[in-house]
Amino acid sequence: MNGQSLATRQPSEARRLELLHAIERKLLWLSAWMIHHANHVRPNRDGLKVGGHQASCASCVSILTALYFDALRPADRVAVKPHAGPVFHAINHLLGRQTRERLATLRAFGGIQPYPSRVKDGAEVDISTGSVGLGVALASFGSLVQDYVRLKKLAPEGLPAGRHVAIVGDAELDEGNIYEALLEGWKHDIRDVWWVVDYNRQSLDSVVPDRLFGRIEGLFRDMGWNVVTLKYGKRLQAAFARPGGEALRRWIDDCPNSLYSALTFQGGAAWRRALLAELGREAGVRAILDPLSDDELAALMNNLGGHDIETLMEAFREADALGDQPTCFIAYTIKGMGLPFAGHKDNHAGLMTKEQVTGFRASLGIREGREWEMFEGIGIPEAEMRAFLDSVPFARPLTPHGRTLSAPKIHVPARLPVPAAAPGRKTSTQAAFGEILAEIGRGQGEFAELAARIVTTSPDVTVSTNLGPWVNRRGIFDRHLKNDVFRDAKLASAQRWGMSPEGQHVELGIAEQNLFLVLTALGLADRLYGARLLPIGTVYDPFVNRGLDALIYGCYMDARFLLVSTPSGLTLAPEGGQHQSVNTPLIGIAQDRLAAYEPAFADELAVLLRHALWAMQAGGQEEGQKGGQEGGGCSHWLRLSTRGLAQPDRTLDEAGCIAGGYWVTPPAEGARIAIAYQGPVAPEAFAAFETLRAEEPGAGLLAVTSPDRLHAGWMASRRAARRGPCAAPSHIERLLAPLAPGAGLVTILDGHPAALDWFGAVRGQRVEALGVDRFGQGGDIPALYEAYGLDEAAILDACARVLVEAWKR
Ligand SMILES: Cc1ncc(C[n+]2csc(CCOP(=O)(O)OP(=O)(O)O)c2C)c(N)n1
Ligand SMILES: [Mg+2]
Repeated sequence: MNGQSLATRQPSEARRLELLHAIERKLLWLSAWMIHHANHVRPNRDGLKVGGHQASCASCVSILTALYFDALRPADRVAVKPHAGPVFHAINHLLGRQTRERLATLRAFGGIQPYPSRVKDGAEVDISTGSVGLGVALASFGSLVQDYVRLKKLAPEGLPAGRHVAIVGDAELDEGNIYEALLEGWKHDIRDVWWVVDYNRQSLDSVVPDRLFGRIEGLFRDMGWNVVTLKYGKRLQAAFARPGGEALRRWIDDCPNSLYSALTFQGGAAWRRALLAELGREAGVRAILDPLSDDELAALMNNLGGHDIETLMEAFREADALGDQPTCFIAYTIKGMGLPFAGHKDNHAGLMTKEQVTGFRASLGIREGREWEMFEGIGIPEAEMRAFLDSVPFARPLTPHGRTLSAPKIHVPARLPVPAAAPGRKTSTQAAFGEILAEIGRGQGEFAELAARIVTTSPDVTVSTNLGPWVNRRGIFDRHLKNDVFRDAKLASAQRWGMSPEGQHVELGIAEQNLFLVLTALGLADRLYGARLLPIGTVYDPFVNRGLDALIYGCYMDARFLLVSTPSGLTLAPEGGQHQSVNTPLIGIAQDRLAAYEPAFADELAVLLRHALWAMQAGGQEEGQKGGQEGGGCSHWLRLSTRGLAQPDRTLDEAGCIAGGYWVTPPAEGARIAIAYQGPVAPEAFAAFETLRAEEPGAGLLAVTSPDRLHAGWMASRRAARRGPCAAPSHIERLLAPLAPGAGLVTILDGHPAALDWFGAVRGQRVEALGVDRFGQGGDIPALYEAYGLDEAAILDACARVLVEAWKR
């Protein structure tokens, strides 16, 4: 002892490796045991396989050890491939950030999720993963957002910049969104990203084709990435350096992935047979192979770069020395490494048998009954290991409050600046959106702070969704200053698009998944980078579908953003069926943590836009509520239109508008009929209503601004009623209450009729639901509304039908 205390003394490099190997073995055990425990030890009530991915975990244990216990720093943000979730939680356990008790709850109700989840697993998860490819891309866009925040000096003082690291399953690279992100990342000169590919050459079903990675490697290089291939570990490299070693290397290089996997599974004797059959006569090869036992030979052949901590650490340190250069590591691994099914092509969801787990446990020196114990069987004195774990750089707290940061809310003035419309001038919700945002963009008075925190983004539809005037005022974000060539040359253009770090619009290429991933990263800026942004993304409504999984992913992460989708429905008329959205109102109803609205008039839009900017910042909801209920915050979605409508001169029922609907003309008590309309079909509903009223003077006209909010409120009140008496009626129940029990409702929207036809279930009233349930086509609005039954005549027909029914009752 040299007098230094254990806690401050740095272990020698050799001892450090021993400690890391002990951690690696512990993580392999704990991840396998967590899954085994969930499947075979915990009581199973329904007979369903619980599942888990022991082989996927084993594949990346060494990579994660080298990252978390050596390379990572506290400010780094990590996306761990979904199926390595148990390793991630075991790591947190070793770092004192996860309890032993919780490790035993993997896949149980209320317990650790199968795949790392920010919302459900808590603060240690930086980036959720599950839908393969998305977490990887988010790592890149997180880097973009970190730059955005730091270049504008919005980040808390003293908070260091982090690197974004994704641990990527090799099959994730089949997902197209990866390449979309790679291209977009190149355009934005994204820095400080590492993607570490766990290249086990296996996906779920099979062994991935040889040669593919040569192509993929080239793609990364073309995008300006540094590519580091970690094929062989130190022991194999040493063998290659001996006489005959070159022949051995060549053989391995030429070995098809599937044969390598099969030999790995079969073990040492099979390796020897195969190697001797082909290389037995090569000088020197026998001298390498013969002294090794079967087990030693298998260990040598399995010594791939991705399983060699030393190789991994070296590679990470070298890349670190390159600074912020984006780097892709292709780490060769074996799926199931160290477990009985290592290399078997069917091992993805394979689980060790009880006997195999018992044997594995014994081989690690772990006694029965001590399976969860951190220091059991590690072969290192506990105090030394504790001291080492305490010294891990990543274990230093990022802030006194942990890894999840926060940022104060941005004041949203009570009213947004709505440009005065000339009397009688028609306007659309899309045009009004562009005008309001441009007004905010002036950044005057109480709008200065709001204007500074809004950040817009759009996948090549900035101009056609009316963001142009805002962008002219606030500029385009770029890490580098780039002039607007047209402006410099004094060429006339409506768009003045200078690019600079001050810019507040992130212009994207046409890839809607990127839009939602960028919105997600922007919408987490408060929690990841300590600066609150108010992201607004615009896209054509039908193409929400193109990015839908990324939108769902963003909501699952509880990222907070405003989606503005426009134009929508048949109402965009001449553009035809592929541009005319039908299903989006249903998505709005079904998507949790996303409050979806469709205003018809500019005054509604102004109220809803203001509400969205405020509610995006509100705290989380209670567990069990749908996103955005009862004061809880969530992301928002406005579905807009290009149809110009004459604007009503009125005092708007703002609360009703936000709650999802209000009576334009309230029904008389006991009325037999009402018309409920949503969005730009308002004029048809108004016209039909005037005709109807001549016969049914008590009829009501209901403006629906959000079937989603109405439905969510109704569901919440049903849940409350199940819990006990005195549940307050929901907004839709209160709205429909004045109508006679047997009254008829005619609902109409430019979207799927099922978005509103559930109104009939609220109080048992009969509904005639008008809407679109087939592909649209080119045409003008009168032709399309007639053909698809959205015109005045169709509404009146529907009224007649429900009235006949109402008479019968
Ligand atoms: C978008 C999506 N499609 C399909 C799946 C189902 N799935 C889960 S893992 C997997 C294959 C994963 O292979 P790889 O990424 O190579 O992971 P590893 O071999 O490390 O387990 C598939 C198809 C998924 N999770 N997400
Ligand atoms: Mg794989």
